[in-house]
Amino acid sequence: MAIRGEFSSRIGFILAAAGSAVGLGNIWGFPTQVASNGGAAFVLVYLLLAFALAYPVLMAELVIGRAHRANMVDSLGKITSNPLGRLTGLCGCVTVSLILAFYAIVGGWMIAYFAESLTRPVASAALNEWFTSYSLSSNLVFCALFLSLTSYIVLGGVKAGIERWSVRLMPTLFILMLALIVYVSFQPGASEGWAAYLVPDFSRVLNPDLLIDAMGQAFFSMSLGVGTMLVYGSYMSKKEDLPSIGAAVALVDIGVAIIAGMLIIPAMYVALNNGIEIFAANGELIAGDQLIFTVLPALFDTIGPVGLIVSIVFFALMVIAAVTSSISMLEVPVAYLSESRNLPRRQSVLIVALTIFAASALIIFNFSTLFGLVITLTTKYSQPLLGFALCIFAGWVWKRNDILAELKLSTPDMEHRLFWRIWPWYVKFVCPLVILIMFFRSVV
Ligand code: LEU
Repeated sequence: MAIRGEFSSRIGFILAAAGSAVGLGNIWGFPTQVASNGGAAFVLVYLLLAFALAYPVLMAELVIGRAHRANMVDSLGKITSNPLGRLTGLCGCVTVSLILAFYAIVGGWMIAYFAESLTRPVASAALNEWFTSYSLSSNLVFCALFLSLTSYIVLGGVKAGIERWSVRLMPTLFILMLALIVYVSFQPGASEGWAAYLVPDFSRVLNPDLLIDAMGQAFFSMSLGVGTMLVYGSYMSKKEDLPSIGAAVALVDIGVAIIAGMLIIPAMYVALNNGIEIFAANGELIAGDQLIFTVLPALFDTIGPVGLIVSIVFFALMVIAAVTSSISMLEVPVAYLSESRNLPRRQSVLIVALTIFAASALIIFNFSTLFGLVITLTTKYSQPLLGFALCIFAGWVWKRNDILAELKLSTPDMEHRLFWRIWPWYVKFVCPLVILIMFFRSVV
């Protein structure tokens, strides 16, 4: 059996796991949700769910991974001899591969927009127009480029690939984002954006749809249910204090989402100030792909030569955010394949990346039917159900004493910590119940 990799430092682990968490979900998804869900009301609910629901599930994944030092399938297989354990792991591998299949298409668009901004202002075009102006083959090429970049990093292994690149890319991401925020904040119109972002519409706080959107967003954003955190946890040193490292990862993820809102919403109001339409027909702020591909490029276009630089920086930010997440997704099936078949990493990366590219190509050729369907199946159904299953394994199936023994390796006084007094009950009763209620509410 090949020797398993391990992160070499605490900061390396935190940046890699935060890199997985911080992705298009934070910079694109979160501001979009805020825009269409009553501003700060959504932010408040999101904060509550991220801390009270997503963080405990994140901890379950990290502990399961670190205790078993194995990929998702084998780790769950070690918790229970019931075939459901391994089956859940396999579902996780399939789900994450499908997420990567659509994520790589979007990552390809980001590379395309980045490359285009290097030479001229990017066209403000609705996504379907983009699809016709950039031919199918461009979609395939940019998607392949994104997957190649991801594969190149994962090929390097845990320390020399994932950790090394996360340590370089994450600080770059923070710097680019701060530079953009400073720029946008000084533009006319930004202050109205701040007000729209920070003043909550409390009448919407208890709206069930808002709660469901916030839960989905928190799960996607913290990369839960699909094994990325479990596999990264399996490469973490036994010396590290898990609850505080998990808290650091959650905080970075939540922090970046909130900061992204401070960038995107004010940028929309700067666009409004420049005569660009930012409201949809229903009076809500324009959200989703239209925001990224229509409103923002139009804004970059109206701010003259500086717009070119802003556009380059913005799309570079998107590419970096997407790549640090995609490497964590690719690692899940790659770890499973290399460990279960004893294959060299190079071979596993090649097989998995080609399979995922085939799935992406299938989506590209049937874009109007498959793109939305795959997103819904994976993020609305699979992710919450897998999150639920992981809570059941951590809370009901795995022996409490074994979990405690694992946590005590780094923190001998764990029994007396507040975390241990709350978390086991939380992951046993509260999380599964809340996830189930919200899941059924969202599908019926
Ligand atoms: N957390 C990532 C994001 O926000 C996605 C995850 C499935 C890796 O984009």
